[in-house]
Amino acid sequence: MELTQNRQVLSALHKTAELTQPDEIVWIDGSEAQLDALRALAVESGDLIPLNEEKLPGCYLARSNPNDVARVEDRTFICSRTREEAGPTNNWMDPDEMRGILHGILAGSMRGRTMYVIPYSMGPVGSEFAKYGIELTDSVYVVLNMAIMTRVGKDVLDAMGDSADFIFGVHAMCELDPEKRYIVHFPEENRIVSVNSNYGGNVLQGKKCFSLRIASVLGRNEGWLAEHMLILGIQNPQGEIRYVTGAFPSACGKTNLAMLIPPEGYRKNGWKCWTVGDDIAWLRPGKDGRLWAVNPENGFFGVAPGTSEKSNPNALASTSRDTIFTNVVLNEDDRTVWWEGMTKTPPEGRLVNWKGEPWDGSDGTKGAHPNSRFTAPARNCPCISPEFESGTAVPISAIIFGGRRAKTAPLVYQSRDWAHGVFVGATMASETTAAAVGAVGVVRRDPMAMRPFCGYNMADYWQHWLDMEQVLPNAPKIFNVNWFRTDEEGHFLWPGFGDNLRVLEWILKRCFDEADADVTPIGFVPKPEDINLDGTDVTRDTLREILSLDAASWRENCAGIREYFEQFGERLPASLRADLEALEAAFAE
Ligand code: GTP
Ligand code: SPV
Ligand code: MN
Repeated sequence: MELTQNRQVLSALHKTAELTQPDEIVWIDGSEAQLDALRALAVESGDLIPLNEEKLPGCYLARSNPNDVARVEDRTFICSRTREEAGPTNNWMDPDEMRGILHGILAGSMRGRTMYVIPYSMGPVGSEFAKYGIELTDSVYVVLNMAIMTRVGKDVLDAMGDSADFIFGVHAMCELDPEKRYIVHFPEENRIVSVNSNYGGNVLQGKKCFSLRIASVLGRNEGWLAEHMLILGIQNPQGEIRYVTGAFPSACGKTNLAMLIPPEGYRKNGWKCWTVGDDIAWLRPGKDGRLWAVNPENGFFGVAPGTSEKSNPNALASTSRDTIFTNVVLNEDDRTVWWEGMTKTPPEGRLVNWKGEPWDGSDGTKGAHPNSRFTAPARNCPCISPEFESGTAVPISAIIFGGRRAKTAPLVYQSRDWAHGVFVGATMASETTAAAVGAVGVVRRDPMAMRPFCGYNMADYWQHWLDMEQVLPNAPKIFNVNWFRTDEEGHFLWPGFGDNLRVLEWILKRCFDEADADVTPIGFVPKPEDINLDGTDVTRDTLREILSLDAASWRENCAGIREYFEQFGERLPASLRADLEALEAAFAE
């Protein structure tokens, strides 16, 4: 039975059904009973493996096709009307040409299968900032993951009513053929199509496809920002909660910072952190001229490897029930899961690696895929912020950009002002990770951590950021951090994780005029005595080293930025060009 009378929804649905020819159409109503039945179906088909009901209640393991383990950036397209609109950092194809290709792939693709209709909401249903989507999919795995990551069900359709204001998406698994894999966005039509994949950000369309690529275009048109950012509330001993957002590229520490546990000394003094979001922030100017943030998601699609009781106990607690694990190690003896970095060595027992093969770690291979993930409900997180569930926006004091840089970027610095902060974000670079298919550890430019997620011309996106200053008389201060500076042997010089609060403390002090700084060509750098090192084994000399600027590597950085900026031609905002020239002059030999 159709769960809505919305004519746009029904017509899009019927057209897709005619093309893909599913045997059956099932509407996702959001009830536990229906989700339970789908879990049982997935267990029966072997798509999900039920885990230990006592140790991991409601949890399942999924294994993806080994050719389908991460986002595929080279097969992700922004099909705006013109190539210029998509810009030089996006793949583009003429929308009609792409429609033709997809039509061919989708035709008959759901024969013998069921098409699920997922009505979903980004943000609490009916809340001020919520936006709605429909994803049609032939994957039960996608339904069950979307039911964790977003709010799904009939109440979304009720809230939509007759409105045509929704994002429409189609996902078909097809043969999981990597040659025919396409993740396509039609920003002018609010439409998404994913084919031949069944993995993460490729197919859970509420996440990167809608909430970043499409929403970034909506944000430009409507005067707000859709960003690849965590949102964190930091409560000081006086009981005040100040909020920051952080944009780090994929697998560079957002989830970890979002769930930060203060170091012991801080905890004793009454510091506490609250998670509002770990991956996506929608940012809007408020009447008070401040920037306000909401997290449109409802769960965490987090990187498993490296998550441990020591590094991120809140993430681990979030996965203690009602979680889907993808591509991790299964312990067949007690039906629990494991991944590299959970404990020093794999557990005892009959272990099976992410490909489903017997594994004991002795051959040097990894048991879990480096981009293995958990899909966990946000409500499980012990430090979830009350503002998360209410969907109330939180006011942002600081925006923090950051990346993985073995050298060059110091532990932390502050931009001179908003426009210079946009330059700092626009010139971010980071070593690539396993979150996307391709080489790992190569330094690439990743502006605002949005290189794979900006749905329009990156130069116009920077201009939009610059324009936001006009409506933000009380704009957040903008910072850059780098937790990943290494010594000659490649060891991290900064302990990271909970100890990052020491840096956040300085950042917040700067926002409230409570700390001094050194003026440098790249911006304001902390005086080494102003970062609290009590309770760490970091020496003042090490800190001095990771705050230092090496002129030669900054000259090299400037050359890289200049080359990167070239591709935007006349569209590059003048202030970014001027900031680059000033930086070059400051480091000139
Ligand atoms: P996406 O979900 O892909 O967007 O990733 P993310 O930005 O949320 O990254 P996440 O927090 O999952 O961290 C990815 C990896 O970075 C993990 O292996 C962490 O252990 C590691 N990491 C996170 N924070 C730190 C830190 O402060 N220092 C160091 N050295 N490693 C860190
Ligand atoms: C990322 O790659 O930034 C992720 C994982 O958060 S995915 O959902 O696959 O995009
Ligand atoms: Mn991400």
